[in-house]
Amino acid sequence: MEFSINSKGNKQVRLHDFKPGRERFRAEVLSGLRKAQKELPSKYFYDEQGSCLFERICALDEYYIPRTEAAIMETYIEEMVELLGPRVLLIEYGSGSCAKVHILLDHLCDLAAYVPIDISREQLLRVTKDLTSNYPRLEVLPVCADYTSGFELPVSKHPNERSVVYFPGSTIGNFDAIPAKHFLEHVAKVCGPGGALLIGVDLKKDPSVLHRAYNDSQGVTATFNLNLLERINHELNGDFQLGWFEHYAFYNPREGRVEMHLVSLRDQKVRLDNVTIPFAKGESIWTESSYKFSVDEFEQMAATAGFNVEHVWMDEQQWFSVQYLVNKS
Ligand code: AVJ
Repeated sequence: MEFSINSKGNKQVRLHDFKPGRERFRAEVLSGLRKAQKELPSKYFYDEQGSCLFERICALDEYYIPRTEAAIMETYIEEMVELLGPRVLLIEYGSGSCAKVHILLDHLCDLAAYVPIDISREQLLRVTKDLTSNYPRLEVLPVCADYTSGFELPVSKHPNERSVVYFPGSTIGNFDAIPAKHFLEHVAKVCGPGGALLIGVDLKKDPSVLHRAYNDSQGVTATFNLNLLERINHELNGDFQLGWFEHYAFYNPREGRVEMHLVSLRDQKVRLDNVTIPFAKGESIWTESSYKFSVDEFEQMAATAGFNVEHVWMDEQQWFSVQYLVNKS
């Protein structure tokens, strides 16, 4: 699917659209809520409201990831540009507000094209308009998709030396081990032999730091988590009472991940159209995992997908890493 939207100033934004529809959303929600441990896919956090709440999380002091990652990028950008080389086709997975990619767009001056991929169509259109006016010579090819399932890469006008997938923010942490491996294999295929992955990977650290990051004092993360129920109410005709669920996030050291849940505060029944889902008091919906890695753990996982870790940049506290991986095949 492909369509054009006329924005102010007459510039056409051509969007390659593979966004999962309502039926897919409904099927995934129902199958998740029918499991013994109820769960919902974290990718559905990011509707208009959810993307907005996530931007607010990123501005919190307690949520150390964005500022730590940005500092690493700023400190080592010259080295990164050197490794990426000339005429890169830059593909960003989960581009969101595109806040993170600016430093790359500013320093990779001869980019073949930039392909932002995101599940939030509205945000994608907005940022594409901004990018085309801020970088008039840059070819921007937006793709609206759930990158965990299929989409086709648009074809750029300019030849490129190599494809580089940019995947910042440690979103890789949202995948369990096997899906993470499959995802990396998919990325290896997209960027091709000799292609590369520049990825933000959150590292294992003092659990109290993690606890604060996912239980912020202003309750923005709690609102972000609960917004998923709000979205289901709106889009799938649900009747979740948001006040009857509570945000619960903790670090699970054995699994090396932060888990976010929504805990039912009472026995209750929730309806989605004609389907009834019972909840016992204290039962939870597992809404997100955020895995934290050691450098070695990540290197091993990358290797199973055919990637060689060529460089790891870290902050002084070693809280976060940006890693450059090359497809060996
Ligand atoms: C965008 C997936 C990296 O897991 O830290 C922020 C999302 N969840 N606070 C993360 C999130 C709760 C975030 N990622």
